[in-house]
Amino acid sequence: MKNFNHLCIALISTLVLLTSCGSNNKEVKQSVKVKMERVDDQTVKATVTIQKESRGEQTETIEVYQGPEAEVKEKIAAYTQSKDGEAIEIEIRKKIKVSLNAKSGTQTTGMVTLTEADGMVSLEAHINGLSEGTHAIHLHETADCSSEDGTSTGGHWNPTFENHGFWGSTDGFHRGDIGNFEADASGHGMVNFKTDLWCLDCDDPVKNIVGKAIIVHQGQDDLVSQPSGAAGARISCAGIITE
Ligand SMILES: [Cu+2]
Ligand SMILES: [Zn+2]
Repeated sequence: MKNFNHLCIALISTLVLLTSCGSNNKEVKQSVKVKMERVDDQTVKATVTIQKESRGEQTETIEVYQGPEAEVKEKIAAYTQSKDGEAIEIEIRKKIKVSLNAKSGTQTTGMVTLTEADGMVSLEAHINGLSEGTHAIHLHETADCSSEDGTSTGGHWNPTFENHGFWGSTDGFHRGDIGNFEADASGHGMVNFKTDLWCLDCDDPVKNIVGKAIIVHQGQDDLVSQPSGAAGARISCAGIITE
């Protein structure tokens, strides 16, 4: 088995040599895919997947680099430059996890995971301690959950200065108008939401949701009342911060 591994390594080295010196070599096809994920504020993890096809045989090599962002990016850059002329796909993936804390005298808590990949941000929330029925969830202006009633987060996040409404409405909607979700008899509710109108930590103030707050309401958003859908008390709050 050990000998076999050695053989494999020798074979892969040969293939690399073939691709890097023979640009006209049609017998070896290679694709390099880089996935970058944020571990914390300073650290990123890059997974490099190299797929090679040679005479109908496929091999896949996976390399993982983890460390300071600049260092990892440098390694990836050096790597990708050494393989010029090949299709290289780089995907930057960002993830932020935040806790929802109970407000307004309730026991409503939860976890929210925000992930950015392929130009889309997805929000997945698991919320407990709710009354059964429909509840509103929004992004509010400021990641400040310090007040007991959640009002320290300000109004709905509305970077495009539109009216409150249902997500995607042609009459306008706030970029924080996620909408409503249902809680079951045990007080548990889930939200799965995905959009290309948000980003995590990018330079566009109309898209960047870092620095905003997630608010869960006692009541239902009627999707028409201005400026916030008459959704009642703010019962749970999370600031979207990268640490
Ligand atoms: Cu709200
Ligand atoms: Zn709104």
